[in-house]
Formats: sequence, C-alpha cells, structure tokens
Amino acid sequence: MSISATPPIQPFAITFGADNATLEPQGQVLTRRMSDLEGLFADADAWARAVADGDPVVYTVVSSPVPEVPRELPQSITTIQPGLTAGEFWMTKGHQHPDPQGEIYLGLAGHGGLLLFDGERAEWLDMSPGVIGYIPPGWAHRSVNVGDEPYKFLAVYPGSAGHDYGWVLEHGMGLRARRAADSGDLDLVPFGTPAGRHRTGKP
Ligand code: PAN
Ligand code: ZN
Repeated sequence: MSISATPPIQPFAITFGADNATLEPQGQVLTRRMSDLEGLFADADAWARAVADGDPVVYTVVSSPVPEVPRELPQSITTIQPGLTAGEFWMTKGHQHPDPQGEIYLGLAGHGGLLLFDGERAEWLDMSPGVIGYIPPGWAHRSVNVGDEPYKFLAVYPGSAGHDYGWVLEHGMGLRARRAADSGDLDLVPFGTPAGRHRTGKP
C-alpha cells in the first residue's frame, strides 16, 4: 500500500511495532520540536532557552496510511519524550476538532495524561498502557508525558474532524501539568498561574 491510500480504502491490517512505535504499512510521520511549541509553555524564556539549546524533539506522530477524509477513520501513534520546561511536563500542542467529533486514545507505553477543556471545564484523565481515554465532541485535547519514559498512545479519529491549533492559543487548556518542586508529584495548576509560582500538592 502506498504512503497515503486513496479512498475507498480496502480492508487491511496494520502491524504495530511496540519497541519503537512503528506502523506497517505506515503513512505520514510528523516531528514536533520545541520550536514548534511557541506560546504553549507558561515560561516563554525557558522555552526560548530550550529552542536555542538544541531544539529537542518533544514528540512524533506516526500515522497509518488512512487519509483524513470524511467517513474514514485515520489512526496515529504519538510518542512524547519525557522532559520538563521550567517544571512543566512536555506535551503536545493540543487542538480542537473544527468539526466537533469524538476521538479515542489508547495508552500503549509509559505514563501520561489526557487534558480536556471545553472552554469552561477542564478534565484530566490518567493514561497508562491499556487505558482508553474518550474525548467527547467539543473538548479540546492535549497529551502530557508525566513519567520518565516515552509516553505512547494510539489515537483514532474521524477523518473529517480537522485540527484547529489556534483555538488552544486563544483559549488555553484550563490547566497546566507541572512537576511539584518539593514532592516531584504531578501538580495540576490553573492555566493562568505564573511560571514558577504555583500551589503544591496533588490536584
Ligand atoms: C492526535 C494528535 C497527536 C498530536 O492524533 O494529533 O497526538 O497532538 P497535536 O495534534 O495536538 O499536536 C489527535 O488528537 N488527533 O485528532
Ligand atoms: Zn484530536
């Protein structure tokens, strides 16, 4: 099968390579470096220093060959590297689906979180291997690696959903996921909390 199949797609199976999160057959591979995450971390100076200091890969998205077109169900595997930027766990950009449609995530490896925000309410789902996180229509979503290993998950979403990244820049995500300086635990803080100043303890 070619790198991006043309609808109608014929039935086919995908082999998942658990060690390095490959798909066979495989479609597009997206690499998001720190420089791609401008305006997303609370501490813009720390973000700029990380960009200047090697611009590390924060996450990759490996897609199956199923294209993002209506009625198809594209899938992708996201791998978020472990890391902190001024105490904030490394994460995906986060987005809304312009065509409000649901999505499912399945945790594959590592320990992460699925942050959901509908513009008023924020929810946090703990994600680990075997956990299915459900994203209802209308909820912006961002994934966060809260562990010390790469966090990997499968996403399955309607091909017509689309991806709006500007929504998150405009509205935020309701909460930020930080590592508490004293305990090292996950600390979910309100989105507007200035960098470096946050309550401690479990959410
Ligand atoms: C996922 C995400 C993927 C990367 O496949 O697109 O985890 O996150 P960002 O798109 O926010 O950079 C998904 O939710 N698709 O709809
Ligand atoms: Zn999505």
